Amino acid sequence: MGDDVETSFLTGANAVYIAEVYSRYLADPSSVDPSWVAFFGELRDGAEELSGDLKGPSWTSRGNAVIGTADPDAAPAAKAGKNGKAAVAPAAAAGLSTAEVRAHTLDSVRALMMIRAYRVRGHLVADLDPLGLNKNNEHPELDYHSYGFTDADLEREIFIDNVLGMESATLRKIVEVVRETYCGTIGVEFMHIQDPEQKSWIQRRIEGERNHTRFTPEGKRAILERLTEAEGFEKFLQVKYTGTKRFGLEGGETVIPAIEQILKRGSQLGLTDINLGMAHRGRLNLLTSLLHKPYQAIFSEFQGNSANPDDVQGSGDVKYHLGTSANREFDGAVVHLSLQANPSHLEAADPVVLGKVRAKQTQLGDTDRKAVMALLIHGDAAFAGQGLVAECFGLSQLKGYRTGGTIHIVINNQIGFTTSPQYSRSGQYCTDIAKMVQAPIFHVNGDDPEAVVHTARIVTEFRQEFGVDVVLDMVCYRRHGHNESDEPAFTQPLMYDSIAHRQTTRTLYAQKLVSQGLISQAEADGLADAFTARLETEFQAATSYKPNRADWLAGKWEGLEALNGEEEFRQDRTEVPAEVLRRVGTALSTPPENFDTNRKILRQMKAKAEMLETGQGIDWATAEALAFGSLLLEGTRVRLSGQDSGRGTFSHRHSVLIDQTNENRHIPLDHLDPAQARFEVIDSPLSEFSVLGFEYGYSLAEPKALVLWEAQFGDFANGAQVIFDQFISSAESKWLRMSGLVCLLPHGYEGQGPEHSSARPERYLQLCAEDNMQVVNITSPANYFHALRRQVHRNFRKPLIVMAPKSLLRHKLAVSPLSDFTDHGFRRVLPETKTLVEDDKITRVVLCSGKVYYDLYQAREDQGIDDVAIVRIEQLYPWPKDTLMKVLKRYPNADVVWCQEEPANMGYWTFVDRRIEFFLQELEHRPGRASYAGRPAAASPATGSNRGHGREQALLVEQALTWKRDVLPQPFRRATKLSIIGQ
Ligand SMILES: Cc1ncc(C[n+]2csc(CCOP(=O)(O)OP(=O)(O)O)c2C)c(N)n1
Repeated sequence: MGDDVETSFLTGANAVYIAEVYSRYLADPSSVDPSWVAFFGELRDGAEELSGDLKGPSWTSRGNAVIGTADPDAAPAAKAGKNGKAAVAPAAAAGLSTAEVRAHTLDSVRALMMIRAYRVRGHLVADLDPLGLNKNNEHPELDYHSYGFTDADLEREIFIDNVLGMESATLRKIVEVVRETYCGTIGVEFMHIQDPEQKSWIQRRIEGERNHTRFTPEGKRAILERLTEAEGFEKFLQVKYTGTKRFGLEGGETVIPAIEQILKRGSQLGLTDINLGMAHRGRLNLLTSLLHKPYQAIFSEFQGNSANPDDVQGSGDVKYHLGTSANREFDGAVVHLSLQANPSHLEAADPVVLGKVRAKQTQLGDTDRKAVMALLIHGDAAFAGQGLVAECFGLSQLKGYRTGGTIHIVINNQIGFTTSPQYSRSGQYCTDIAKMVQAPIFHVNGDDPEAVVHTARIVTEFRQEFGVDVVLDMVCYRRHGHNESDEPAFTQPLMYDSIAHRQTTRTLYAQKLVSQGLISQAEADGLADAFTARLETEFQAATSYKPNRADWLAGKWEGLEALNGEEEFRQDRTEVPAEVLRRVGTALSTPPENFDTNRKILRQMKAKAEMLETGQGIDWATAEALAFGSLLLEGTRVRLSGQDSGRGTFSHRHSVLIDQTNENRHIPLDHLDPAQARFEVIDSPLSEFSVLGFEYGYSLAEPKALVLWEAQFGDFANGAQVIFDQFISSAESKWLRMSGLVCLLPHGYEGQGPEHSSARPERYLQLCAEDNMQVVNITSPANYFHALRRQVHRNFRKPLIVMAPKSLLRHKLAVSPLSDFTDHGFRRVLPETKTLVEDDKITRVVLCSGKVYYDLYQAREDQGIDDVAIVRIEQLYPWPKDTLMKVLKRYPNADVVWCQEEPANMGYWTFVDRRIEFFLQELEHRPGRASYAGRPAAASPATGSNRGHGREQALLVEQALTWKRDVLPQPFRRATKLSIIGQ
């Protein structure tokens, strides 16, 4: 229904009649014609709320028509019926005619509609932009004329029944109050919230004090001090290191007193641990002013020194990416702050911080999630542009990932690098994405520090009250270019002209306090001078500054160590006594009592019982469950999250049983022993980036747990590539942060087409260096068991990338005897298992990794070949060079072939080729280099034709086992489809 229609209805001759019908509608919607119900429903989407406003004890009791019985002017106490049922009819007593009461009613309806319009749209005309470049046009719904009022009505007293805290007021007053509350320097978007309690909480909180805090003189002074430090620090750096990149905060300094307020108010409301994530803008300022990183340390880094002591290895990182942690005290309450180190990739740190928060909440038993919180600070362009922000909102209320609400602050400087908002988002606000979870959004003018601090207080209270996400969008500007050597006038000349003429936030605020007589100009200047003098002293001291011991193995990491020596020479014993395994097996194979277990699953349970009983034929899923179960019994928490991980994409895991009658859930591994650690298995949302980031973050805060992320299919992990590149593979080197995260990437060449055949191992292998992580492609269930257990049994942590299998889950040969679980540990290389001809008669060694082993094995059996040995490389990285050399030494007369299923430009070939060459040369082995058997280089990982796949697969196996070395294909020869198949 358009505005015109509404207005004409309300101002036309129908007005009195409508008022009457509306009153009846409010009392009981079913008492009016359905067409009116639709009309009032559409009139404003909150007719119900309006009815809440109108329905005081003064106006009506349900079922009674109001008209003629209510007195708009009488005091509420006088109007409420004693039994709370029927209102008295003071209208008659007051001598008002029915027509007059109708007119009053109509006024009230119109006024309340207008008030509601301000709640919904007042933010559109709020004074949010310090530069005044984005003038908000008046909105017709905020104009009282639209509701049938004329200027002559301005002094008319209107009954509004305690809405806005006023029983009644003149129209002029009502307009003044709603404008002050909703259109000042704070614009609030909250009417999209469906939860009535949250909505009315915000309404009460902001209408109560017309959205202002009356700060004490001390409070104002504290704000000025924070602004002075924030501005002074950037200015000092600009003078000392002119033009050096630091991504200064200038123009957005108010964020510092705002966060200080969150910490302080948060500490009063029970927060003890706040985990921050932010990009580069203003990071140095935050590090020093809020996390108290010594100024000397920052200056020393500017002088080109490392942030870590000399004996610490690694690449390090630029200063505006580094994190730190600190304890702050507020009136005796200690709050631990931790700022996550950040790569350049905007927003990538968000899910990592969330995962850390979740882990800490679990550690602390913070079940209501009011002690540990995430505080994420964003840029406006990144918030709107990076889909990861939406993914994180998506996680915010999910059972397996929720963290009790995140406070988001957007440092909205109205530009992203050189791109203006009209090019960087489609929505009105950069924060529109937050509405997907109905988060309230507070937009506030960054040049009104009191308004920002006031809002910071409200968002903190809201988060602690409701445990949901909330957004503070601080609209400000960027005084310099994207970085300090950038010229912003190339692209935004008008904006930057305006900025050049604008005094700094601190200057403006100091002037305000001076004009209020709270401080003299000399005092304000003195604050700045004193701070500069302090920085000068720190600057002098920075030349001899030496970083303390690196903080990387503190807290929960105490007792763990950096990997010492080469990984390959470690023998980690991870075996488990048979009786423990049998105990786990019993839990896995015993259906719960009074539980209607699925019949097919019952069969699988029986099969598991048999595996454990006979000690033979233990399959992949059982091996995994035995690893989890044995760890749980040892007190190690296990957390597995991924898409459909509970059941398992391939119906193999069944770690959660569902009662077939009532859908109750039962998790066998959670019922091993009362003293066991918790097993958490979570079906994740359909997201890779945020969920992997989350689990990685969890592993950062909880090194004592086995944390796993599982891709639905391995190839989907490229949707989370940033987390692999920027965190998993490089964080230890850059930021001295270890992770023992396990990533399960199921894949297999099984004729299912280009997708899901390859988990793209080449991508992970390319990232491998300096023992940064482990990449495995395992063929035996027991070896998988040991690989998982090894993750938490070592005294260091390294990420583990598992090229997990599909068909091997059910392959009759891919099974292990119990004895392989009760002895030894993980085996990086699995040598030939069969007795063949004498070693020196072996003509060929086929090296391979993963599932193709079984194809090779079967073909060799079928063809009765006895002079070709097959050696499996179970761990690709760290590359088990010495172990392989030992194995290869046995076969002095064999040539060496590398066989893989992936095309030559994918898979392992480019990684292994030169490495094999190195050790063959070291062995002075005859062929000197491995030959290649496999698919030629290709654009697509696999053919879409099942038959084509079968032919290709048979061919590569044949090549590996029987083709003479000199006729084996050149891996990078340009091939036509025919030549692939027809060679
Ligand atoms: C994922 C990603 N893409 C591109 C960039 C390059 N980049 C760095 S800062 C920036 C602009 C960010 O704008 P905004 O989020 O508004 O923050 P501001 O720099 O204005 O504080 C861009 C495009 C990046 N760092 N990360």
